[in-house]
Amino acid sequence: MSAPKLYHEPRSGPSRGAFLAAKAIGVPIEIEKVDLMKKEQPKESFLKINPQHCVPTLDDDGFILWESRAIASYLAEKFGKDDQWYPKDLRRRAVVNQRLYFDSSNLYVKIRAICYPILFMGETEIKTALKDDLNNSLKFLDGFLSNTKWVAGDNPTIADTSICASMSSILAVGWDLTDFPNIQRWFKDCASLPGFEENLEGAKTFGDAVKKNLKQ
Ligand SMILES: N[C@@H](CCC(=O)N[C@@H](CS)C(=O)NCC(=O)O)C(=O)O
Repeated sequence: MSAPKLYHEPRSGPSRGAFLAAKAIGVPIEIEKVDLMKKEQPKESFLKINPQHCVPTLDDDGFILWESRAIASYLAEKFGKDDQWYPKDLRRRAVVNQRLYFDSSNLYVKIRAICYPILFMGETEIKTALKDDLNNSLKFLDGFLSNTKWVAGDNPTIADTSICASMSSILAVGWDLTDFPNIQRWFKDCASLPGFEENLEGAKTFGDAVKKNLKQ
């Protein structure tokens, strides 16, 4: 059986989330880069695999899956040596899921709302309402981290790999975390996650592209 293949764009937060999860779980993955800036995703060969043409996309021996957090939980279930990254205990898993959904439906959405118009729609400033909106989400994240070392408990899980990827993107844009000391402490701890440096490299390329379009 061949290693699962991850269609990956290092600039994309969701893609880096799946990448970090694979690294943490210890799955040997084959990476196939999809360059979104070169608009490689609408290519027919990729559309055949994922008609929604988004990264990350996983191909595990012909089983195709997209949505970064679904990929992370699939990899953890199938390849995890133990249940550290995605606990089997009902309530611990429920908290991990809650944090994953928080990232997917709240934190990441707000980061995207800020960055997308600057990258692709000619915006040159971050609107105050969007800034406040993201800081409001960061207040919640800081609150989660006031009780525990990691976002869903005392051990790192796939909620950390997912949120770490989202946070890396906005930190690369230069976001101010002065009001969020728990996030600062947690993000330093994230340096111990396997693949963290590669994640930072991709985030930096993303952040530089956003900053280039921002009015100085
Ligand atoms: N909720 C999805 C978001 C995926 C997503 O929006 N990917 C973007 C890059 S950040 C993408 O592939 N965009 C290109 C396209 O949709 O054609 C996930 O977590 O995987």
